[in-house]
Amino acid sequence: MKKTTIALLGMLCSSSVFAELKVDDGYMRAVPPGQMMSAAFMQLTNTSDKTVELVGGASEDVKSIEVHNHKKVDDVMKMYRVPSLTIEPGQSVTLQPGGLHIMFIGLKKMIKAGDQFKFDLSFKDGSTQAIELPIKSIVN
Ligand SMILES: [Cu+2]
Repeated sequence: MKKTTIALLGMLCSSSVFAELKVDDGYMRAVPPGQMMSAAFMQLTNTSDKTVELVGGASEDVKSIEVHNHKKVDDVMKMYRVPSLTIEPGQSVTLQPGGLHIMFIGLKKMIKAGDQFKFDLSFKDGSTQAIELPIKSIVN
């Protein structure tokens, strides 16, 4: 099963241009049963020689995946969608609680600590990058 998936990804990689983002310290937040939303945090580094524009993501396990940020409105932190997150060649961007994050809206399966979650990052030029993040419980 796993071998088939890797072989398939290899085939897809060789046939299209992929954005080259290095993902470090990534994790997705575990959520209690019934909660349909979660968020993921990570450091993204553009290791390619061209500008990367992250517009969101896709997975069969969630309705939509968006890039979000926070801003303070009347002393209350509010999330808003970032249509496109630009990362220049060599630049790193940190997605962390209270700031930029990847938002998962309409989860179709349990997001529990210890599991892994696979999804694609989607870029403005139509390319995608498959990533897999560990799911962790975050106390806050
Ligand atoms: Cu959000």
